[in-house]
Amino acid sequence: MTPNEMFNFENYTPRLLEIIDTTLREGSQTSLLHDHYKYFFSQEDKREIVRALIIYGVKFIEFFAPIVSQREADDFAACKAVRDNLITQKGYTFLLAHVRCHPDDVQSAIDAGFDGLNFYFGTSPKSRTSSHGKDLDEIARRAQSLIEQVKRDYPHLILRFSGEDAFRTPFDDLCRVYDAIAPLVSRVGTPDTVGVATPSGVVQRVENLRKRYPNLDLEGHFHDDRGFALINALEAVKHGMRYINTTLLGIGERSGITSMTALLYNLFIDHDYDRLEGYNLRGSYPINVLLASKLKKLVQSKEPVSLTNRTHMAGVHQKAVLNDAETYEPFPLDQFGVSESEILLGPLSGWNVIYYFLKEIKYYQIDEATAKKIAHTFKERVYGIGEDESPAEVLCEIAENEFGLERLAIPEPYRDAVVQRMTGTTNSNQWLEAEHKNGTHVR
Ligand code: HCA
Ligand code: CU
Repeated sequence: MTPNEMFNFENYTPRLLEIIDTTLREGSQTSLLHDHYKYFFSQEDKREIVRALIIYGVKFIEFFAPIVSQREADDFAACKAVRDNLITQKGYTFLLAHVRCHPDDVQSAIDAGFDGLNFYFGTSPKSRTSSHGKDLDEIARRAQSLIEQVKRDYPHLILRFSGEDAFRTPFDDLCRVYDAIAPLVSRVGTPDTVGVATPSGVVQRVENLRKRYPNLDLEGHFHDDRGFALINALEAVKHGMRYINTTLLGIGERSGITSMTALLYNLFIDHDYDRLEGYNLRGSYPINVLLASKLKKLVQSKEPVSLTNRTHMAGVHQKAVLNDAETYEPFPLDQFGVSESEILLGPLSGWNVIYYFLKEIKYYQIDEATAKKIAHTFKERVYGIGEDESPAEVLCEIAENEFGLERLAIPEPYRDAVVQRMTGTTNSNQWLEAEHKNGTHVR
């Protein structure tokens, strides 16, 4: 028996909220990969991302159909091996292929050993006229006959159908297609492909779909063209959508989709704890940093689970925060891993983590270029680390003795306070000036 047959989806009880991570499919379509001439995730990147997602508690991960390229096929096999190795320790994670309603896509996914197929077919007037030229009846007929056949021949597969550009597809049109498919699938998606949906429109859509397909689970996929990807996903979840597509840092086509940690963080803030079952929330910031280092970027300032939200510029804010963090930090970001103890330094640490650690936690005055050089030295040095040393000590030693970095001194009353709130060069100077004015001695 193959692992796929042993871990039949029938035996899995879905949680109230199931994240379907699509960092390696939708996320690979981000233009951010071009910014640093990276263009695609390497196989090693993908393996690390899959491993991190599984450890985080994600049970569904979406990939391109292997037909896309030999490279995708090989990378999927490597990712599947990562998943297989983690089954005993972490339980089963379902690997889903994003497929067109085309027999070749389907066959490539079946041959590769996927657990499920995410079918899609453009249903909006735009997709019908400019993309594939088929009318609604033809779409319904083709999708239905292919899915029927797959269901008959491969009953263990988890099947989903999405009408691409669903939010520009009139509800009745969507239903013409979904009515034909509903008896065959376990979920239907309603992707907001071009980010036109509003929160109230999402609520209405979810309610209408629930009424019409009470036995099906719903899946959402919200693009961020209007900046609504997060609020739309939150509204959908709160109105009974169980499956949400997210990516790490919300990367994806154009401005991307909902960020996984942003969604979970907001549910936490709203005390929606039942929906957070099984997610390792403390791993949120580390997993964001992991992806950011793959993109050769920092965790962006608009990501809610970021160190930026614990970094204070104005002298007045800094002072207040040192007295009582809640003055300017309303939410428990430390529970989402934005704290020193969650930043584990080791040979795999990217320059990004090292930059954060030295700048925000150890308050060295450092720029990104220097962080990259230090990361290089650290990587070589850390393998020879002695028992009585810690990676953090080694790193600080390199920063100070080999790179001559200066530290911002903390005045006595605040010395033991949480230090990651210290800021970079410009604001450190502001902070120093403010302290000077107040007559506090600093180095
Ligand atoms: C795409 C489109 C898609 C598909 C989403 C889905 C979208 O990039 O192929 O299948 O649910 O936004 O519609 O990402
Ligand atoms: Cu998309």
